[in-house]
Amino acid sequence: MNDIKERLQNILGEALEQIKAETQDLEQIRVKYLGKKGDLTRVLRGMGSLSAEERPAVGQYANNVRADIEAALEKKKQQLKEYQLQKKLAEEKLDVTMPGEKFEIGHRHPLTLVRRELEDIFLGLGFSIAEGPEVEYDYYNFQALNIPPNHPARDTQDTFYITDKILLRSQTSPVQARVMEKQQPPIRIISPGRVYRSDDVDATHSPLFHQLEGLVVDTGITMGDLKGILELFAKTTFGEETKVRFRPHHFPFTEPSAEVDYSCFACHGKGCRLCKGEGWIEILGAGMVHPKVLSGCGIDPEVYSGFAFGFGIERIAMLKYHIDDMRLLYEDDMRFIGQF
Ligand code: 2NM
Repeated sequence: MNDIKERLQNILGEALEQIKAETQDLEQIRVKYLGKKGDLTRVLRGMGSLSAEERPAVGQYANNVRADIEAALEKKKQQLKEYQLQKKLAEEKLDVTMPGEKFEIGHRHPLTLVRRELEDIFLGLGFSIAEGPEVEYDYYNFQALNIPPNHPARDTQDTFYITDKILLRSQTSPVQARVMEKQQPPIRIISPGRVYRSDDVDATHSPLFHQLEGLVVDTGITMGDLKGILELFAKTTFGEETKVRFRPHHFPFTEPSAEVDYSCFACHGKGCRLCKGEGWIEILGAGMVHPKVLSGCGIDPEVYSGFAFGFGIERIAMLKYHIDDMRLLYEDDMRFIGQF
């Protein structure tokens, strides 16, 4: 009997020590001592050798050992739980005196700034904004605009074709052809947007760039109206003292056509680095809408006339902000974008 008691005592001592030392897995200790194949059970099986008088006392003793181990396990379990909680609370402690995390706020892209400024000018003159697909039919991009089949712009060297009949628009004029087809005059629209040309990238070229074109069609529209609008546009964009010069040119969709220069806003015509000594800067193409374009779109050229103009938004942005390389506009470097 004393032998069994001693073994039980040893089990208790050993178990309590292990429980004290354990920091993670109490279950394996429970199984080791109290489980079906555990140490305590094994000792209790040996009770058969005891006499009937001895058995209750040893049984009682064994139950106390079990209860002590269980109590120790439960106590330790609570301690570990509390410890984990305190540890978590300490780790997650919020220091309200810490400086806040800086996050970068975006900035409007210079092209967006310029486009909106240009749009505002024309909206103020009574124009509305028209939009159309960037993936366009060759009909609207070329045919409707009186661009002949052999015209160089139609070459695959210059235009991105999707199929024979579908391409990436090389100008925003197809938007205007679509509007004329749908709507009788008076028409007064601008069409800002992306255009695509098969150009190699350099400081002044990109296969994707932005244009803004304007179109006015009504009764009695003349070249004088065109000059008036472009002069007003010049003064609002580049300054009150800006002068406008028309040079004869050719576009298939306008007749007569002109290239339009503005006096250099940097040197006021004296000649400088910006205007390459010319005193003038080429800004736009413009002209009176060709009668064939009007009639092709369902507008009677005997009744109505119109003017149209177009320019590159990148070019205006580069002039305005003294940007000498177009590629900067497409790199999305915040150190660049943030400057405007
Ligand atoms: C330009 C220059 C001259 C133009 C013509 C038309 C339309 F649809 F009315 F025929 N839209 N845009 C035009 C005229 C565009 O860009 C340099």
